[in-house]
Amino acid sequence: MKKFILISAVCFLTSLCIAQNPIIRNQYSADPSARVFGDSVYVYPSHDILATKEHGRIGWFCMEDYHVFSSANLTDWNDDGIVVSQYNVPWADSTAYSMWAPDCIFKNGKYYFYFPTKPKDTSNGNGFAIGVAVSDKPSGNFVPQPQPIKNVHGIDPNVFIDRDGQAYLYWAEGNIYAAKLKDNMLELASEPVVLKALPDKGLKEGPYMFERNGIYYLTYPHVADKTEQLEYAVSNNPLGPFKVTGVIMDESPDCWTNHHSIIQFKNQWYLFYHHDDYSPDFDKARSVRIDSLFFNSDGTIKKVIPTFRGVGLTNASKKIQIDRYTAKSNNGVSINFIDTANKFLGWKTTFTKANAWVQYSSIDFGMKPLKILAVRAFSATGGAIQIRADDINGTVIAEAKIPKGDDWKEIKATVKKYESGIHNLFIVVKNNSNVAIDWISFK
Ligand code: FUB
Repeated sequence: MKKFILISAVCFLTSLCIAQNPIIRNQYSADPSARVFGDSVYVYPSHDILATKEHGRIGWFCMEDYHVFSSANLTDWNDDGIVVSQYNVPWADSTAYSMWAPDCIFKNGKYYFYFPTKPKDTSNGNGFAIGVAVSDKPSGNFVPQPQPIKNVHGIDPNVFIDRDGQAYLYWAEGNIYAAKLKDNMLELASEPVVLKALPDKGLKEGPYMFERNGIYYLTYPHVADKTEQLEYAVSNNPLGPFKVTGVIMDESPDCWTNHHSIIQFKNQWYLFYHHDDYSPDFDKARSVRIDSLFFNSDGTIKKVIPTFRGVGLTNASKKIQIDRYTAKSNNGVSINFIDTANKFLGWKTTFTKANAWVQYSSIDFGMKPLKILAVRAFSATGGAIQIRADDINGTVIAEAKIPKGDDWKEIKATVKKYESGIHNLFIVVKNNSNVAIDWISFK
């Protein structure tokens, strides 16, 4: 219990979650379950940590607790701290480090947090059970139930509440299973059924159900080829029969798993998913991302192409991390970690050729003139950058000389032409030089 309190305090002190992908920047995070509660979005992800000889299994998933993150604008995220840990669940094996993909839902004035982990009692074999913790508020305190849900064995719980108020629990164990939940949200109200007509070859897991215009979308990661892609099947009933309909996101060669949730927030649909941004060499230390999702007029889902830029507006007076670019020139730009020994410090953009550029979209310059451009940069050769508005040949709004040096410097320059409102910026290097940029900002 001591350990639980200590971790919680440290995490409250380091709420470092900002815009762009990945959205969670103070820890590894995976399997995001996003929910709209009131005016904010809450994300309940898995929390990957690195196993050591003393805890977990080296080379495998290792998770001991869950944090919740919240945002009112999808740009500024707050780490609201730990909601449940393997040390405070009465029935859980507190040495298992197996707190895999969770979900959370609101019903009858309470928030219900569903999570899989290994139970102390192994009389049903060595598999996973699914438990529930209940809270009055979306960020806790969540109180775990004394026992896991009866008759449920598996991982990746997902809860869907239909328009008539009936709640359904979905989960995975080779197949995807579903059952009705009782009104208390803690017990099954029907026998589990296997959802049929889904692909029978290749692992399926991570079910996530939502409804739009009377269509029930059962979405799930599936290994159709080498790694998991996000697919969906549709029905006119939450329990099927389903018709396999399409792919939401293609597989990635770098990260074997993907796991997602889909929400509508302020009239836009979003896909929350994960990748291995902070750990490109070990894909069990993952990071949560968001991209916008769109439907065709017949209700089918348009494929989502993963981006670094993510969603939401970036305030011009904040640090604009141009390495999370929207687009870039084919030559003369590369993105690398600032410090490979501490990847959570993020990335830098290195320009090596005259006229190489990156584009960064949706920056909000507001209505009050901004006069100074600040750039954190490092150049062994010395160089110069231009910031152009809305087009690669657009208005030059600022220009900065980057002095030759052997360390990072914060450079200031005068804004030549302030443009109010929302703009896409092009950051262009002027000469053949070597210029690394951490961020730019306007004051
Ligand atoms: O995070 C552990 C497991 O990896 C999840 O439960 C699966 O969905 C996969 O993302």
